[in-house]
Amino acid sequence: MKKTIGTIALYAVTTSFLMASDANSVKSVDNFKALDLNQDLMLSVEEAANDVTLFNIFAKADSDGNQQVNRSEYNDFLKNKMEKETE
Ligand SMILES: [Ca+2]
Ligand SMILES: [Ca+2]
Repeated sequence: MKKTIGTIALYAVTTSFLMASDANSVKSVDNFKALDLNQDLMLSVEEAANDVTLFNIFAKADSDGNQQVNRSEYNDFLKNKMEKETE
């Protein structure tokens, strides 16, 4: 019986953790939209300047070097950022 309660508690923790991760990824997408002031689905240096972290690594995030960070480059930036934070 005790073991069952423990399993349920663990399940609840795992579920809320997954839900928190989902909320974070939704927020990330919204950030891209919020930063993309002219809504061309690309972030220019000027737009990236509104996000200090992105601005600092803009050249790295811009992996094809066209001076614009598109959504997939932005996602890579977020992925790298998250990997760094969990280190
Ligand atoms: Ca833009
Ligand atoms: Ca680019």
